[in-house]
Amino acid sequence: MKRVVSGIKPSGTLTLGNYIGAIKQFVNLQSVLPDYEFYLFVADLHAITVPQEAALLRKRSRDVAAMYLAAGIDPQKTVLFLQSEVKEHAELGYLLQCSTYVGELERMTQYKDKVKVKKESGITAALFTYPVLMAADIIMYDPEFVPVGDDQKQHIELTRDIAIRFNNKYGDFFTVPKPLIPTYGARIMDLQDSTKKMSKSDESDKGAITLYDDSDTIRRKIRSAVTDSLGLMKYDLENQPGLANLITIYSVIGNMKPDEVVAKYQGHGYAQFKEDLAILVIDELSALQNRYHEIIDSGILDDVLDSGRDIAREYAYKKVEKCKRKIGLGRIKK
Ligand code: ATP
Ligand code: LTN
Repeated sequence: MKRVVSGIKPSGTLTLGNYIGAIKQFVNLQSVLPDYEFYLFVADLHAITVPQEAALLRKRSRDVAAMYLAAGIDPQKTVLFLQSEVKEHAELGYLLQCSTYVGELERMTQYKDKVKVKKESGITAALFTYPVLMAADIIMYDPEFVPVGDDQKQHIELTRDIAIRFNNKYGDFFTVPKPLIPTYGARIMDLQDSTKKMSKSDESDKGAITLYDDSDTIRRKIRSAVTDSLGLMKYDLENQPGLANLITIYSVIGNMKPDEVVAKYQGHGYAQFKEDLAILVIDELSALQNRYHEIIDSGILDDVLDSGRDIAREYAYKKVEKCKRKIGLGRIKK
């Protein structure tokens, strides 16, 4: 059976960037790839690579799972679970550390960026080895594809290198996965600063639309989004990055190509375009929020997560046992 695997950290409030770059893409794949099996998890072990408050982390993990379901993840097609409930992720992560070099991890740009920001508060060892755990999350299930946003491309490259190295040493064992990065929306930028991605762990929330924002907040954030003074309706990522970002959001949510959005608003000012974009985002997110509220307090969520955990555990246990035998761990039985 061919498989697709992905995950999201419960490290902050989910943003429109997560929704467009990862969640929406995953939901679409469920119908585009009917013959595949889907594994999707809440990457709570990844969240604790930086300090987290225990009760809040637990709440956010549940929230992320509920948002996935609200966005259209179908539990009949997708095995949905919490990463920490399948112990083998940590175990395989360790085994793969023994096939990963420090130099490779030092080259990870996400790690380098986080080190710059967190210098004073201390860098955990787990933040450094994070991409190896991510490799374990993925190759555990032998997927063909890993749908992610643009910022995860380098981690998937490393995952491929680790899988290939292991296979060369121990014989074909892991499927070497390919990243699936959306053509549009792989990197939604901050609405106040078009040089950085919209991020859920950002201190200030003015530049990020969260999936929980109400209509007024969404309208305010879109109205005040930074554009330019050219007044030209054009999709120009280099010279008009703020506007291009808004056009991208419009095109993904409105199911149009960026050029079609440009054509539709030719001759109108940015203000009209922003008002319409706000309506589009409000409609999408309020429908999502309604479904989220139905799910979060229902027993359905726990049923889905229990069954996802059991299916993932069964697969993961067998894979790790075989992996350990390959490496030479375990006893010779007399
Ligand atoms: P943080 O901002 O805390 O580093 P994150 O949102 O980048 O977190 P995850 O929650 O693990 O990290 O990301 C989940 C998925 O959302 C990944 O596939 C990631 O590539 C995608 N994603 C995150 N931010 C954006 C964005 N601004 N645009 C498009 N995709 C994004
Ligand atoms: N590292 C990712 C989240 C993540 C993930 C994964 C994504 C953890 N494990 C496996 C895809 C597949 C991030 O920070 N966005």
